[in-house]
Amino acid sequence: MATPIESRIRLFLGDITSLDCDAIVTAANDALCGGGGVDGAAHDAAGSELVRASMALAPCPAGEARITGGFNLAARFVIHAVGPIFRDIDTDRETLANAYASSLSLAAENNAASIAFPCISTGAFGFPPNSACEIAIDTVIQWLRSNDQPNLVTFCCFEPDDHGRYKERLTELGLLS
Ligand code: AR6
Repeated sequence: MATPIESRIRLFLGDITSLDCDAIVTAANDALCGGGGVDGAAHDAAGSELVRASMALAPCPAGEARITGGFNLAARFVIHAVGPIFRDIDTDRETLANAYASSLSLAAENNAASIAFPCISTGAFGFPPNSACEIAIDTVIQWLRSNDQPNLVTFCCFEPDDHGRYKERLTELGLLS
């Protein structure tokens, strides 16, 4: 029997680079050249080889993702997902969902059994956090319903407010006890 979805979702508050999962996702820009926020943390922790590897795969338009090794990170892979720079919820909703779905698809193709996501686009790119949380959770649930891999998805929140938001929504959906 398939593992129930609630056993395949985790919520974590803290630094994504500390997580020991097969793949961590970073919220990148289309040049994949590193930057601030979670991308800065991922590049700092992985070491300078990461920027060489990621830039070789650029450009990466919003809504897409690219995969590299994890270098000095505990994670085997870094998935560089590019979310939308927020302008308008109607058009940017789909682009944000695509950034999550592309990341999940790359994880599956590379046999990554576990993946951790930051709250893509909600920092420098200005996506409203409540809508971003809904889109992230809905997209992941949809993926998990129809795919066995990755088997485990961690939502990694860096801000306590985001953690509270995810906790509330996941609890409402019966996916967190
Ligand atoms: N671990 C997990 N989440 C983190 C960490 C961390 N160490 N640090 C920050 N966050 P942002 P964006 C959260 O700005 O909005 C970069 O310069 C943060 O609290 O990192 O997609 C890129 O190169 C927020 O919830 O990404 C791009 O140019 C979330 O990560 C641009 O920023 C996303 O914030 C991408 O902007």
